[in-house]
Amino acid sequence: MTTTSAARSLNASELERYHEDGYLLIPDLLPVSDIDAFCEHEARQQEAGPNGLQKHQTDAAWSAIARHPQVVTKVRQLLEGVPRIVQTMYMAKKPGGGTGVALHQDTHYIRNEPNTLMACWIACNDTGADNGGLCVAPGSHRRGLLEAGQVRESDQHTTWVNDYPMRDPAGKTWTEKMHSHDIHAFTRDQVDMLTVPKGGGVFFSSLTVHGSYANQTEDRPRLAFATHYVRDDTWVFRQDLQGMVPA
Ligand SMILES: O=C(O)CCC(=O)C(=O)O
Repeated sequence: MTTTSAARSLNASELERYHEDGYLLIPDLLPVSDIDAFCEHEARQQEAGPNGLQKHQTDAAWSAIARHPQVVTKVRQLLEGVPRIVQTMYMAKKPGGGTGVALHQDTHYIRNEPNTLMACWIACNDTGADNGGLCVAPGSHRRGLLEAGQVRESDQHTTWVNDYPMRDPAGKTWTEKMHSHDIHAFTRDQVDMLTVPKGGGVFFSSLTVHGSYANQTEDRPRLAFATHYVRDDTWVFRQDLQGMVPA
């Protein structure tokens, strides 16, 4: 990995934009050579089976992206504290209709207190509206946790239901059924379809409404790597995510 150049901090206007819009796009976040190294590694892993959410704990290539100085320096600024890694995901959306994640706020899926959860989403190839790139609703983070309904367009969005074991700080445990949802307060024409080049990254807060639509291209996958972080004084309720590690 090419991590030799000094990590750049966000400047005042970038910080202001993040707080105003609930997200910040940095088109040249990571060197393309680092992304290529990750994708080549990932291509060799294809036969190893599905990826979990904790692969940064066992796979050096995943850890290198989640802990990349160009990312962590900025996450530290945005969290105003020490970040911990909650989960990592590599999302390879197939051409010819591969579905996306309906509009959501991450706090719904990953309850945490205080709510410091945020994400860094990195494009591993050129992404945009045509191949199912990331979309965000600017300013939506200022509206608090919004009501979520059923997924509206099943040809565009994946649907699922899952039971999650939970534990609170006092040790009480229970199981919560969660399902894919959709935030009906926003429609497709109210969100920004982001164009993020390979190596570009988007930082967004867990209250920022975001998601993605189906990949309409015939021949271009949509490849993205996302890491979710919390500040180190945060409790995460989902037991499968409680093995948080320093970034
Ligand atoms: O890229 C996508 O399809 C959705 C990503 C997402 O929801 C996330 O990173 O939290």
